[in-house]
Amino acid sequence: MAVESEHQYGTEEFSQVELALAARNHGFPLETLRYDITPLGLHYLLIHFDIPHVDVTGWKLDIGGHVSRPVSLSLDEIKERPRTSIAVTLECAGNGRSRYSPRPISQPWIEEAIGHAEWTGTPLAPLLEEAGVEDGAVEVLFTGLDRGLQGEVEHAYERSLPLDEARRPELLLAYEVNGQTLPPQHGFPLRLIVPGWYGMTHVKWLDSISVLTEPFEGFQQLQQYWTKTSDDDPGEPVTRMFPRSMMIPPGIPDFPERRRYVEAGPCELEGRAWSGWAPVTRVEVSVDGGETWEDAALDEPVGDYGWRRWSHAWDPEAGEHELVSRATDGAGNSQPDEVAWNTGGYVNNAPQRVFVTVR
Ligand SMILES: Nc1nc2c(c(=O)[nH]1)N[C@H]1C(S)=C(S)[C@@H](COP(=O)(O)O)O[C@H]1N2
Ligand SMILES: [Mo]
Repeated sequence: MAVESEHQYGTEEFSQVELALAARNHGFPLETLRYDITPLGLHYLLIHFDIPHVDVTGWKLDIGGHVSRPVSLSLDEIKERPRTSIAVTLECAGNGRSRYSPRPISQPWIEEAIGHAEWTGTPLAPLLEEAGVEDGAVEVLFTGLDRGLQGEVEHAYERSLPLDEARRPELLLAYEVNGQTLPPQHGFPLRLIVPGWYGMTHVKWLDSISVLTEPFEGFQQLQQYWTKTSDDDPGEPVTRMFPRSMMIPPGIPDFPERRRYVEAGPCELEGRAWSGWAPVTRVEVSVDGGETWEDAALDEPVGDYGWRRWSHAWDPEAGEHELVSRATDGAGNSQPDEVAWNTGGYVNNAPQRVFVTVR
């Protein structure tokens, strides 16, 4: 495909730039799908600029803009507020990017930009209420402490949410993950958690929150995270996670190709599935590369925003097999065989394929 674009595209070979990004921002080893809660360190990471070094003694969160009572809170003051925890599946909007052709030059995820952690913090909605959002407010902007250049524009990492989304009761200002203080890479001392939305919304290293009377037009809001088919296409903003099912690759891998080897005889296939639009209601499994499908058994979901475990009995004979799974959610979204290409390489939820040699 010939593309005229402000974006850069890779062809067959991966570049030094992509290698450097992949080495900084690691994915989730797929065998980690076995844990209900992703152990810290195995959760994926995506950091655009540098991890800010925050001295918490001087740190405060400012909530201002179009409000009647601006507030400024220390971490201790935030921790004295009501405390809740929620298990959330997080996925980068660029998950699957390197499977597009041509491939936009950015973090070259294959399909491993996922994690499922338990985040603890204080709900955002009551804080907005206390600050007194004034009439005429339309969005809430979340600004991080990290700065850099992207598209030759210097900016702090910041993104906004429509006011009604920002007021949803499940949004959290999180200061702990999996029962521990937020580590630097996940946003110490405070990050936003927006259950159901793709990763870019969950602003880390929060510095300020500002209520706006006009839609935010910053770089990470307008120049990134739209599914455009060309630079002239306005496209759609990337918001909630589309359904995805991931399988724990069965058997043992070879190194370095990671092809799978399984012994003939009964084996259980298992994985996890999620969607940000509505809970997952169905997972189907194919053991013949997508020719025929069977329903997997579903465990109870982990809350409204966690993932759902599935399992499926398989009794393979010796030979070559291609395993596929796909999820459908309660809003009727399911995983298409192929996802429409877009300039930023977003939302590629085409099904994972696992190639297995049964011996
Ligand atoms: N301040 C800030 N917040 C950020 C980012 C960033 O670069 N800076 N990256 C975003 C993106 S694109 C993703 S996918 C998630 C990743 O969160 P994690 O590293 O905790 O998994 O953080 C989001 N929040
Ligand atoms: Mo991301």
